Amino acid sequence: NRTTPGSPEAEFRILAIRPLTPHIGAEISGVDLSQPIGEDLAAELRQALLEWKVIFFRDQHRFTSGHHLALAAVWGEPEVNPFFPKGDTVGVSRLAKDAMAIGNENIWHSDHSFMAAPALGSVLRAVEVPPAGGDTMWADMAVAYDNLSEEMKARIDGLTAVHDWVPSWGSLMTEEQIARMREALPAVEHPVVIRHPQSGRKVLYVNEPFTTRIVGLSDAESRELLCELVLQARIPEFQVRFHWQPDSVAIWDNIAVQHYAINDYYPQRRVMERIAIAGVPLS
Ligand code: AKG
Repeated sequence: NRTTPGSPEAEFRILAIRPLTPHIGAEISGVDLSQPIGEDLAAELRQALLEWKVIFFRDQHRFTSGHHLALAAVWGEPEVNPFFPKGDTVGVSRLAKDAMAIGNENIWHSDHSFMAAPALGSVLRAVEVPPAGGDTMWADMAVAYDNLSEEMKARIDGLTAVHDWVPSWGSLMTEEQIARMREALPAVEHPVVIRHPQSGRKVLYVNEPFTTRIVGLSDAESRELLCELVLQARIPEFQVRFHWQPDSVAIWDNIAVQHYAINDYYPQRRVMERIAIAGVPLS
């Protein structure tokens, strides 16, 4: 009973769009992201991201951290991930595989769901890529929701879940460090099914590293339900996979998708730079 509803076709005058699957992911050409982004281009970029949920650009050879910040500003303010290594520019995190502290890169997740206002999106640039491998995958969590059984939809309707960074990021920290971070980042609750603020679609909003418990259920029931729900992101029909080249750029709608960085290239090196875009509370 899997359905993959198509996206509404918008008119694009500047961007050339090549869908990579029927519902998630499009490669975009016709734009040099090192040039100033005017309002017409910004509007098309926002529309493309809304329709395709993750959009890709290749060969952005002149793209600097300044352009990275300007591109993220099309959607909002940069938000620093408190657990990521800092880059040379404020707001830009540098993710080098040998410096990456935790394995959340190879767990399906949405960025910063442990915050009261999770990131709206992220902009990721490939700086150094391995000779083979190192792809990233994204899963469309609205399609993942649509394809739940009617019984499951009824069961999760109105439920909320706790999201917490401690079981994942905290596993590498001392008790004292955790206690200090805890004040700024308490555990938060979000609905299990959210409404995407722009598309209005229902989105399944639980993820493996950060969603720790479903409110109001016993521990065993909560664990069993979460185990089942997080599997939705792993279904290939809901996904797109992107092979990076140096100076490829991806932007994703972090409310609509989860992502997974494939960890298959050891001992080669892979360096990425990421800006997360600050979000608003979910409903
Ligand atoms: C993240 O930015 O949250 C990641 O998981 C990294 C994605 C990637 O390096 O492909």
